[in-house]
Amino acid sequence: MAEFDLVVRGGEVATGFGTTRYDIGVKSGRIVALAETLETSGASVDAHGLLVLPGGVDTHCHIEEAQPKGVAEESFVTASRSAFAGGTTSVVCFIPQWKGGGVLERHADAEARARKGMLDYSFHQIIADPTDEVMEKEIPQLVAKGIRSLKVFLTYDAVHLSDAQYLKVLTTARRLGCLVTVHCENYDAINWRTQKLLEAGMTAPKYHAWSRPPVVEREATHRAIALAEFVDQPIQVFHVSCAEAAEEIARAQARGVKVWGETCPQYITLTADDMDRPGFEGAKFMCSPSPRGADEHARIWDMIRRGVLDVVSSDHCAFSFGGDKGKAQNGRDAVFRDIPNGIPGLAARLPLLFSEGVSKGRITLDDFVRLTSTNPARLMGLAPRKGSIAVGADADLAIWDPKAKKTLTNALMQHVADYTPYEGMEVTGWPVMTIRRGEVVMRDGVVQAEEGTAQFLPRGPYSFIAPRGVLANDFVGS
Ligand code: DUC
Ligand code: ZN
Ligand code: ZN
Repeated sequence: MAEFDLVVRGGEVATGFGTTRYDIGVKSGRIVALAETLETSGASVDAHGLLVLPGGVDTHCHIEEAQPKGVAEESFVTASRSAFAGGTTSVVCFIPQWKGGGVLERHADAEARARKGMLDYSFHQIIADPTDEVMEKEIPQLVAKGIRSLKVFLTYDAVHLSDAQYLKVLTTARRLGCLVTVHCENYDAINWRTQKLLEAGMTAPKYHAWSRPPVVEREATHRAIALAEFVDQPIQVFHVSCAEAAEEIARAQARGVKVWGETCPQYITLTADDMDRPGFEGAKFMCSPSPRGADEHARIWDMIRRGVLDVVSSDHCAFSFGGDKGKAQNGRDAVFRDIPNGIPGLAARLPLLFSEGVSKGRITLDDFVRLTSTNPARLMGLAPRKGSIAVGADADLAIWDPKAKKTLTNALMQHVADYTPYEGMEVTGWPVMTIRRGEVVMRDGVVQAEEGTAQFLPRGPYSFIAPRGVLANDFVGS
């Protein structure tokens, strides 16, 4: 019997802390040997002249998520294809809660859907109604199942929390050892401004950005951090779109507060002007927070280089553009308020960041690996199984041709949506092979993986997100 099931030979292996040429030996889905040369009588992959990176870990994806009516269009099967096409091998997605409902009731359905895919996964539990029953009885059961992150929204009618409700989530998370992730935008300010815009007849997609300018995000980011600091609970601020919100994170980090910032490729490639395309076309770029002015891109890069923003996720949330199920579910002349927010980006995330970041010299290859794989895995408690190339880790690898040039098209994305907001963008650097737990699941854009092979990634307690133990007084009040 061969000592290895697979050997990846001769690639430049990027670990996030340096790049060295060596072979990787895989057995039973895990990395079991790293050496200058490994002999095998079994299968091998020739990676000479290519980069070998840990598979991407995308900790912010909306996949087959239950909605008030039905589920999101992207299934775990189509999402798996898209992820593998773009070099990603693990995701953390969402289980929603609606006001008046519980959380456990949704778990079996979400789990059954995810298991049908090919992509390893975990979930964030969205909390929209933190009743005593949910927080004291149901969340401990989810934690026992290995779900250790709670997601809260400070905006959106259906899910937003008051400050008191947010504090209740924070203190529950502190008690149970969970991370809290936060969508930071001011609910009342957005609703108030939206009303005024609509009354003035300013209804086109571009006014989405006008309804939620950076100050609205900055205020909520400040508040989210201040309240988390108040009760000493670590948080991650999701999808930071602008420097003024990131500055709030930087100031808190400088005080020692455990707050992390995530950004997404849309905030370094798209702009609010994209939503000003003719007719309904602008809806293709509509997400929240909104893409900002082009000058914001350089500021986001600065925040990435400073380490203030240390995770780049996709916030993949795919709606079709044609037909009447996705962006046009309320009609092609819907006012901006009634067009669903979200853009597809699962496959585009790594190529865009590699090209705009590494190929253009804005970040190093080590930075890229940490931002897209190592850091998200560590923050979400998926490390050391995911996010690194090390003995004992799952053999999840993305093999890159750093010189390959591609023009992004929707066909390359392999997602369910009928468009990509990145259509026509030129990238340098492309994943030519994706390996998931030792199995080649994508080669030259062709995805071959058996449906139903996804694995749930249970997350046990981990010290990285432990509270600091810094409170204004001895009263925790949970
Ligand atoms: N914003 C979100 O908060 N969630 C999904 C998509 C989006 O644009
Ligand atoms: Zn969000
Ligand atoms: Zn999201």
